[in-house]
Amino acid sequence: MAENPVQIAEAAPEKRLIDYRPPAFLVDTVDLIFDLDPEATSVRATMSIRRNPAHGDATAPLVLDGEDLTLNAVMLDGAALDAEAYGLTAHGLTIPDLPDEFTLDTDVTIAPARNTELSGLYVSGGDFFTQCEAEGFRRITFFPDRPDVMARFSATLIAEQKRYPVLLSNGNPVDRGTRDDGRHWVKWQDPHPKPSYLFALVAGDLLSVHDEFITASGRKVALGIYVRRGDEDKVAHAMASLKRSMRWDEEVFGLEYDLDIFNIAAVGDFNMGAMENKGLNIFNTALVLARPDTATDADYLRIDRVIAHEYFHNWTGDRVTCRDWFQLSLKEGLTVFRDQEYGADTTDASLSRIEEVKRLRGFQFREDAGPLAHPVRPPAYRKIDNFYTATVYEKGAEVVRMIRTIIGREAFRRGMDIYIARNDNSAATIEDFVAAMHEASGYDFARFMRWYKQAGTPSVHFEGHYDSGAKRYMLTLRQETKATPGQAQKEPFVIPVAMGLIGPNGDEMTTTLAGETAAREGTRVVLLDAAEQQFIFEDVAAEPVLSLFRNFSAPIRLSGYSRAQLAALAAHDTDGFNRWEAGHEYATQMLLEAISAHQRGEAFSPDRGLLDAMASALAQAEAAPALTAEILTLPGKAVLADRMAVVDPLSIHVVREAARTAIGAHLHGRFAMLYRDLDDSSTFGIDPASIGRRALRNTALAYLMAADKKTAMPLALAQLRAGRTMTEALAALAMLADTATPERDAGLAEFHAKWQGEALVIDKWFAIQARSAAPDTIARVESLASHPDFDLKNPNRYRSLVGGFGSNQLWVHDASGAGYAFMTRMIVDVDKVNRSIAARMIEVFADWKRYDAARQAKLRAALDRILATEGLSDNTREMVTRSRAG
Ligand code: B3K
Ligand code: ZN
Repeated sequence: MAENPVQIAEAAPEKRLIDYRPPAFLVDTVDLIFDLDPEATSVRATMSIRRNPAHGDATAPLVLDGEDLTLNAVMLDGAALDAEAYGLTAHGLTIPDLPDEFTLDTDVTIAPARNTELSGLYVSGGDFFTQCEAEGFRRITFFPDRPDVMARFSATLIAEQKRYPVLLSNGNPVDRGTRDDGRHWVKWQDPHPKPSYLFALVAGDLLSVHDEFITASGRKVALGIYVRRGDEDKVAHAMASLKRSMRWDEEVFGLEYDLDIFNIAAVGDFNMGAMENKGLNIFNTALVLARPDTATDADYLRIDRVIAHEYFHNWTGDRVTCRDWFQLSLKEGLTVFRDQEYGADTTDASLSRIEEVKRLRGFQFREDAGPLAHPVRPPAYRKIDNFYTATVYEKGAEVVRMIRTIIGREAFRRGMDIYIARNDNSAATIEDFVAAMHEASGYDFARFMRWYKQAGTPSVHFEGHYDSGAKRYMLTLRQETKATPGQAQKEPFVIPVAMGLIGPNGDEMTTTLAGETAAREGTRVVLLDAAEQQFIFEDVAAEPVLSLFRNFSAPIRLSGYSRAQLAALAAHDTDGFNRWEAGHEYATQMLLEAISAHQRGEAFSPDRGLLDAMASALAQAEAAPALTAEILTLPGKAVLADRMAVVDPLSIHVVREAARTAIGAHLHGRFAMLYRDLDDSSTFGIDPASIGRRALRNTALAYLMAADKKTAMPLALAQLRAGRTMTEALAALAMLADTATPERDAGLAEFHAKWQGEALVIDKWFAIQARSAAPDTIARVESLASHPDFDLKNPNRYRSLVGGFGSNQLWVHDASGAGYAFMTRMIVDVDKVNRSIAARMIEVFADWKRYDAARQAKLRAALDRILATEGLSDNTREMVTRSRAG
């Protein structure tokens, strides 16, 4: 027995970008025949294969990936191979001594019903679904499962007709038939070459809703959304989003859909949000199904974005795919950027941007500041599943946005055209993308590439000096990026600063920047590309307030503003995002000071400026309800934690609550009036104004609750019981759930009874309790883990309870350590069933260095306990190992 099982346990080998080599063989076509059965599905594959001259070694063996497959037969050009002719391991099949061109047939058996990983072919609710990105196809059949092998696929699905009337795959159905044993079959053919990760099949008893879309060039596309019986009244929103996305991509990027059919299938057991399989997107039910009484406004907006995102992948991901998984951000960063642009064009642009930046700061900045930090293009990984991160997605999108900001909209659009034309039907790299942008603009991206290679969030500090005699303003910008794992020294980033100067009366000033030929007004972009730089503005009539990083023009942390400057920007900035940003930063600074005071034992006293800002925000409630609700919402606990040297969860909670109580009390009459006036029983609308009114009314109720629970509790209970929309019901339930009261118990019980059988609503019921601030939260969460509705195998349910609790800063970090113990147990348990879900949860422990010594010790002990678990998956092992290294 080994002394230290942690050290000797087998780990997945590290893969490195610099080791990339073109594949030894290419697959031109693959014809698959699935004989579907939950316990034993037979998969027969016929592949036409040829040597790839680009590989360089003309004697290399063929290596096919394969995992959890039972091999029945292999045939080379029609002749069976005996076992000596190939090597079979737990990871695949190796065949030496092959000709330059040949046909290979394989026959394997898999057990979809026992596939709890939900990667490959699996069963959910009795129906069959697939998930192949990143490396799931190898769990279906032997194949070179890497994205630079692009083949033309056909798939024949055979299944019992009564139980599985619907049989779907990529492309178009080209043939079908029935057999006399009660089974039927459909053959699908995808005309476009694609990597194996984009293969999909769906077989089951599903209902479908259909519509059609006429493309810009006049082709008719049949649209279908497939759901389980009973859900067909919840797909109208997704269908409308799909059509809007298709039109938008034509209008904005000139990209038209390229098949006659576009299908979406919804599945209740799914590891992530959705998947862009060519012509057959598969979606988590949570990101398709919406009815006003079952889905919140936030769900509606999220569904719209994700439908758009997956649809946009048709060009950025499917037609042009990634050469290897190191290039993941090539498709993900770009497609997130595209869905952000869609959101800005089709909803409120400032509000969309605010949400995106909150998300970036909440997840990506935190990732970039801790042991899991990695560049947008990671140079190495063990399990690629662990790199579907906020850095690859959200920071990747910010990098694309900076490229557009630097070269301008027109050049960017030309660059997109060049990128697609040049890489169509092939597997590209980030260099290919940047080369297209260079060609379109002439801009030299050599130093800009640091954004793809260096991890860490740059801090930018500014100082301004006004010379009233010379009418000159001198701006100094400095940047600095802290070391991240494996990168001690950082080179300066190329940072586009979109900026304006605001005059004393709140107007945008007209100025001349040294080097410019004429004075100009409004936003200009300057580039900070050294550690320190100065910018001199002439003809500056009076001392300005600088509005920097408009619309969040770079993913950086900015410092240098005084409170007075922030207050001026919050009131006058012409950039909607920056107006919110200034108020948010003001509130953040004020709360951080109050937290320090609280830690010194001082009582909380509200900041006059903050109360005034809240009061003046309320004055524009009618004109801009959504933005008002956003401004009235104090910075979240994660934002505050991110700014503290040592995170103190209890002080954060106490001070934030005290501030909410103070604001609620100060503006009580206004909130009460708003709550009454916004009572809107007119028809449900998902337009920004209706969403804004519901958001603002909920905000008002939250402040009424904060100010005086006794009088507001009945309002919350009534709002919950009325249950007009899920947005209203859930907001009320969340407020009740934060209290340990009989009203809470009644509300939770009624809600559960009402929504039994609506899985997505029951998920919300779990999540609300997991995120609660109520004092008995840990005990309740522990007992929810043995509630009959809890299901470790269902990712949505698991994430609602365990993920929800993991983000409950107050209780997961409770000084007792009970929160850590709960998370540890739940991670170890789920790792045996679904390793990619388990690995994600490690993020909760990754920030251990940010806490006090006592919590640090407990967090490290929890990581050690997980690592010592026998049979721990490679996925979770990689995350724990990186987290521990610090
Ligand atoms: N490409 C998928 C994510 C796959 C995750 C695999 N672990 C969805 C998306 O980003 O659009
Ligand atoms: Zn994506």
